[in-house]
Amino acid sequence: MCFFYMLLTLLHVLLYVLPCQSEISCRNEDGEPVDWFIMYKLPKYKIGDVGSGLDYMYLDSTLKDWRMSKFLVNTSQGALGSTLKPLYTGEELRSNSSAYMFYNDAPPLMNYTTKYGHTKGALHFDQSQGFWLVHTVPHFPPFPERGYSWPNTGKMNGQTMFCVTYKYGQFPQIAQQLLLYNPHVYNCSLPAMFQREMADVALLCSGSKLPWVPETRLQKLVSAKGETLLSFAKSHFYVDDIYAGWVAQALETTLLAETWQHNGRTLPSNCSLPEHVLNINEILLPGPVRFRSYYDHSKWCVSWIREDRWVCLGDLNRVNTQAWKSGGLVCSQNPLIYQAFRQAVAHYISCNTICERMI
Ligand SMILES: *[C@@H]1O[C@H](CO)[C@@H](O)[C@H](O)[C@H]1NC(C)=O
Ligand SMILES: *[C@@H]1O[C@H](CO)[C@@H](O)[C@H](O)[C@H]1NC(C)=O
Ligand SMILES: *[C@@H]1O[C@H](CO)[C@@H](O)[C@H](O)[C@H]1NC(C)=O
Ligand SMILES: *[C@@H]1O[C@H](CO)[C@@H](O)[C@H](O)[C@H]1NC(C)=O
Ligand SMILES: *[C@H]1O[C@@H](CO)[C@H](O)[C@@H](O)[C@@H]1NC(C)=O
Repeated sequence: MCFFYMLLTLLHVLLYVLPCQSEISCRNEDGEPVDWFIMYKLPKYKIGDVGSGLDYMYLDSTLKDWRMSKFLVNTSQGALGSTLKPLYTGEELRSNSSAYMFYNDAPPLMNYTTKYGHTKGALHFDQSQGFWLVHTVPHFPPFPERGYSWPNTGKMNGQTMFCVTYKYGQFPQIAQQLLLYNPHVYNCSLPAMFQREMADVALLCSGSKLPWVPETRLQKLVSAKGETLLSFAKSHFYVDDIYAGWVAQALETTLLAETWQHNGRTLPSNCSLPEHVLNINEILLPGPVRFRSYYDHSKWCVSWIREDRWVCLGDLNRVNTQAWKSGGLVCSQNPLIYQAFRQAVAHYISCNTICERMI
């Protein structure tokens, strides 16, 4: 009898406690599971201040606004490091019950190639749940064997990261979006048990030629805690600026866009179509921390009208060479995310460039 109860207790521990502790999820600054988080890695050159290039602002559903992190982004202690940590422990790597995929057009230890989509991110999931991290950092994350680190090239400019936790059932949808992205998958593990249900991930991991894909694909996703997201994916067959040509018109809202516009060939603010896209050129975060878009490699946009509440984060810049590039945006109407990004718009350029508008 006693043995029987011990066995039951043990089963209970194995079934409920262990999976919970090791659940695959986006993680907050304390390493605890969260439904989503957003990080804004600050550029080295701010207005009136030169920083380390490693400090960042953090946002999740438990906060009211951006919070300056007490960690630097190069340590594995912050939200990003905690989220990716299981991938840097040998144990998880040898596990055959979870799958992961790293993709980046500028992978670590390799040169940038133009063959693939202009897209960067990571997936990690088991048959219960996992996360999709979308980010803008070249040469990140490192190969699992090499441990967590931050690339030197990722210090100078601002960068954004958007992590969302999803139930297993959402990953086939995410993978379909990624087929349009045509990502450069540089490291991947898809154990046998996933091969059938995650056939598109298998295809992406194999590096073989991808099937025919449409120009664009819009997919509703639902986070593990029920947050609705819209995923916009464009393949290289869709030759246009994703922001003005598609997303603003699809969301039926004028967008303020913050993208890397460092060198020539940048697209100006655009008021040709029913919904406009206006370029942001200065960012203001709590602190206050101010910086110019010139030093910001982030890619995000926010609806101009406050009632519409759209925020999208993703892969593509408003430069004419990226009309031919595949990639996408993940959009949310969460009021907290909207508030955080809308307030961050310090200055944008209206279509009549003679009068730049202050907000
Ligand atoms: C992170 O960067 C800071 C500043 O350059 C450095 O002092 C620290 O040792 C780095 N930490 C890690 C874990 O690399
Ligand atoms: C997973 O690994 C365990 C132990 O390493 C092994 O017994 C099991 O057969 C493996 N399962 C699959 C589906 O490969
Ligand atoms: C990357 O490109 C540089 C310059 O073209 C070249 O010297 C280097 O060997 C390349 N590295 C790799 C890993 O291919
Ligand atoms: C505005 O954007 C649309 C869609 O990308 C494009 O067709 C149009 O030429 C742009 N207008 C100007 C003035 O650049
Ligand atoms: C990353 O993926 C794992 C699992 O597929 C391989 O075992 C590693 O060899 C691979 N690492 C590199 C550097 O390619």
